[in-house]
Amino acid sequence: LFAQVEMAPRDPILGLNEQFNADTNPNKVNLGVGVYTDEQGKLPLLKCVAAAEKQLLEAPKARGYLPIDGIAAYDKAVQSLVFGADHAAVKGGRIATAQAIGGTGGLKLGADFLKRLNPDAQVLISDPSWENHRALFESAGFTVGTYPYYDAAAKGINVDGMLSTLKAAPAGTIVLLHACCHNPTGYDLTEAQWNEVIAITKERGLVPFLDMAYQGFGNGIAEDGAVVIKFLDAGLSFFVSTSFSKSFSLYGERVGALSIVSETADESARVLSQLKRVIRTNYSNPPTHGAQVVATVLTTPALRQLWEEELAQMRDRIKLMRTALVDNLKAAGITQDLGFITRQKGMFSYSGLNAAQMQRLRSEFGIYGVDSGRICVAALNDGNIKAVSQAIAKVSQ
Ligand code: PLP
Ligand code: TYF
Repeated sequence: LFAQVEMAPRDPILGLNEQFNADTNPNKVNLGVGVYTDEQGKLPLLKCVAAAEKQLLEAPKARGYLPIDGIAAYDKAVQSLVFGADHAAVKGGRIATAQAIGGTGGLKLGADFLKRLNPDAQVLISDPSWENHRALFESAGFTVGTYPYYDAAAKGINVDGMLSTLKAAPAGTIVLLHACCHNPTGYDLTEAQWNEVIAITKERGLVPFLDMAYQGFGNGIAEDGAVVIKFLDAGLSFFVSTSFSKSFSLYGERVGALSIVSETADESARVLSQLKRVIRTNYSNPPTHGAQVVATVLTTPALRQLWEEELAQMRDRIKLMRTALVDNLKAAGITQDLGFITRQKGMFSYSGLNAAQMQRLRSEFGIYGVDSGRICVAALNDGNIKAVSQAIAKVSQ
């Protein structure tokens, strides 16, 4: 039966993790996978999460099947967080939100839903993008193309290239956009550039799909979420996938959501009914624990405040590491302009190093980053930043 099965290629990022774990170098540093570690190099268990779990344990409940679209209080809390509890679209019942299995699950639900709705549409993702974007939409049956994004020479975004590609896209094209903290480059559009994207989207009848995997890691919860409100205020119908993997440090609980914004409440009810069909035929209904934790934190004022503080601490530490990286690289002898490192947002920095240099970092220094030059700034700390900077300086010579 399986004689013809070929070995599938490893996921380039998760594959690096395996390689890292197998490395016996005592000084090894994992800057590959997008995971936040604290000053001690540990994956944090947020205090707000531990407190919510304690609260849930004190009143243990039997675990029946959840509704197909998940815990209602969770869906409502996510909707309030992402779109604002008082927005007319929320109050008017124009948004359908369903609990999903991580942000990846939200993307997959959206992709499957869109395939049923508009099977011949083309999908455009940024060049480059998170590796899984292409794979996800292709596995849902779409042809996936790209719009220009990274401009290596300018150490920024090729905005003209991006906008002209969007302008030329046929109506109905699904455009995957990173709402904040672009993975892998770290470069986000300015507010004025988002306005242009929105204007073209409207004019051309494109279908925006916002991937929000790092809300709160850029400039703040509201600041990072402002893009979503812009799309809402523009009166567009669109998709938002949400991930709490990073913002709650709940990677393994797979907590996410998909929200779909419609023109009317009636339309939204029909959309939700179809979305439930997609969920039912994939995994019937979602799991309980992670979403219950997130819902408890988001809806309990003291825990909510604690979460916002803990998220701000993660965000501020990343920013501190960006500045420290610039200082340490300079101290290690790098003379080129490093301003791009502090212009980038979120967990990642596109360092500009090439694949050969990234491979040297791994083999000679035990420093693991992605061959594209992406490094996870959120895994730097005072204990490893000097060695990392000196190694980067060495391979840059
Ligand atoms: N989208 C982007 C841009 C990501 O970087 C990630 C990271 O894992 C995801 C989606 C998926 O998030 P999750 O781990 O919640 O599935
Ligand atoms: O880009 C990253 O590192 C994270 C984690 O297939 C990740 O988004 C990477 C690859 C993958 C799933 C998650």
